[in-house]
Amino acid sequence: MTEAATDVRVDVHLGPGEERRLADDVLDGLTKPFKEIPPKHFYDARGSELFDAICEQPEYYPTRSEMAILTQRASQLVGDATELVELGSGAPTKARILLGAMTEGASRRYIPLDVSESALREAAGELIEELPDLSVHGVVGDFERHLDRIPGPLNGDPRVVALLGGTIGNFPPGTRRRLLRSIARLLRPGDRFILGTDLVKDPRVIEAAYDDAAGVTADFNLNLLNVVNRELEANFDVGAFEHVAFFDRRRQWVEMRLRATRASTVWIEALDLQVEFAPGEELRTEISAKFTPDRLRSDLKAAGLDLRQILTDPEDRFAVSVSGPVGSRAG
Ligand code: AVJ
Repeated sequence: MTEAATDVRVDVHLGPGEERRLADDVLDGLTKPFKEIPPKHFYDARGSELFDAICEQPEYYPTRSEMAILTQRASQLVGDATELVELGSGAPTKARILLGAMTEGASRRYIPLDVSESALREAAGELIEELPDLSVHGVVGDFERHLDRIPGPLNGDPRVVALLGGTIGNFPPGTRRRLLRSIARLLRPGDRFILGTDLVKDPRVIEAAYDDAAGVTADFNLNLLNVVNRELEANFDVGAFEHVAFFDRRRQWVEMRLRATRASTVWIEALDLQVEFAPGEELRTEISAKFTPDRLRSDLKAAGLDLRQILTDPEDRFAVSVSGPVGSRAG
């Protein structure tokens, strides 16, 4: 489905309700010996609100650290590109900074890809008001499935493809490699990929960021059970689970889990499925990988990407890296 307007075009590749494949993931994840539900299902309206609130917590540094890098180094990050492809775009905060650093009058173009059509249209509307030369070609889709739907460049100018916020850390290593490889295939010589990654640091700093004192992250984690209750007609007793977050030093990722505080039986009507939780049993809801510069370089290299710069915030907590297709040093 395609729709043309003056400066905004949006292609929709997700049907209503099939936005996220919750039913499949819950059936898969809750019938395994070690239960898990992938983190993409956190983000219903309430979950998105809670995530925004997490970003305001004093312990949750990644958003602030990344924003510091983007604001201070925007022109270095965009180089001479005139188009920005943003994967998992959400709110236009970061796009505004990056597009704003591109040369004015160069007919800038923004190509956001997001699962939420409403968020995408809202972002597009705000940005074309602010940047009169901007055109937007949005893609409503899932970047694990719809990268091939991203429109090609309009002219020979270089493009920036961005995956920010540390989102890459949510994917387990195999999926992460596949995703980076398909991103690499989007790049032509002269294009660049900018990737936001949280860095390995004192585990206490990381664990505090995922277990803030105000309990916002705990609410965000527990809200996943409300999502399953509502969408799949399940009867999780949210009060029978508690939030757990810990840094796995060997695998260099933080894990969030929901721990059953007592035995419970959950009925999931939409799946015709009964699930038992033993007291103390844990359900994994998120991994969020933290990187060292070496790890970053080798992960990118394995995907056919050549790391060119690592920009960090003054406290070295977060990195925004610039890489390009192997064998092309242009841009
Ligand atoms: C949006 C995926 C980058 O992993 O830090 C925040 C999500 N989870 N607090 C992250 C999250 C718990 C966040 N990402």
